[in-house]
Order: sequence, then structure tokens, then C-alpha cells
Amino acid sequence: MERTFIIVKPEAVKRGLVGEILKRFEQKGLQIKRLQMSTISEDTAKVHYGHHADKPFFPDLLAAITAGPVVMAVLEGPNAIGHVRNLIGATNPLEAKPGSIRGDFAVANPYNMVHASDSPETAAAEIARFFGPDA
Ligand code: 3AN
Repeated sequence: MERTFIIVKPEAVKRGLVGEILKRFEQKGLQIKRLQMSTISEDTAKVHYGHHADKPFFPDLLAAITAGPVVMAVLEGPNAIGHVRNLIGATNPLEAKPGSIRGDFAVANPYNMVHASDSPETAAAEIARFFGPDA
């Protein structure tokens, strides 16, 4: 069994897509183990997206992820990290295939609707960051 971490981003919450996005993970067969709605602070966003700190789009990325409430979840299942990355689609909405979440609902970065961990190491770090070290 593997666990991963996702964020339904502010633009998706605003558009009323929380249920639609969580439904896709559930109907794939992944189990929601933890779920919470909150607003990400600027300081936490800088840590979460620290690997992009030197990119020209970093300020826009911070503004987008802190723009309003998000829904975060821990999902569990066999190969959960890979399945969730497949379900959300490519980072660039233009390259995300129709049928994927980004392919169906997003047109341009940084508004690509959902974040998902991309490795076991980032999943563990992100689950601890947002749900606490004992999650
Ligand atoms: P992913 O979210 O697919 O793991 P990352 O970690 O490379 O991709 O990017 C993190 C976030 O940064 C993306 N979800 C997207 O919102 C934003 N982003 C990535 N590339 C760009 C870009 N060229 N312009 C604006 N925003 C971007």
C-alpha cells in the first residue's frame, strides 16, 4: 500500500470542482485517509514550492496557491503516487490529455487545478507538512 498527498487548488475550489476531483480519485479505487480544508500561508507556500524559488513564475505561483481555501487529502492504494499523477495529467494544461483532471478543467499555468506528490519522499514530506508528523 502506498500513500500520496494532493491539494485541490484555490481556483478549483472557487469553480466548485472539489467533489468532481475527489470523485475521480475515489472511483479509481484510492481511499481518502485524511481530508481538510484550509488556506495555505505565504510562508508555507514558499516551502512547498521552494524548488521553484528561482523561476520567473514563482510570485504568480505563490499568489495562486494562497488565493483562497484549498482542500488537501491523503490518498492510499497500490501505486497511489503513480495513479494520481496519471489521473491529474501533465503539469502544462496544454499537454495534459483530455480525460485527465488538468486536461479537462485547466487551460494555463499556474492554474492547473491540483497538486500531487511526485515521489515517496515528497509524499512523506508533504503529508507531514500539512497533516503533521504523526499523520
Ligand atoms: P507538478 O505540479 O505537475 O508536480 P511542478 O512541481 O513542476 O509540477 O510545478 C509546480 C506548479 O508550478 C505547477 N502545478 C504549476 O501550477 C506551476 N508551474 C509549473 N510550470 C509553470 C510555468 N511555466 N508557468 C507558471 N506556472 C508553472
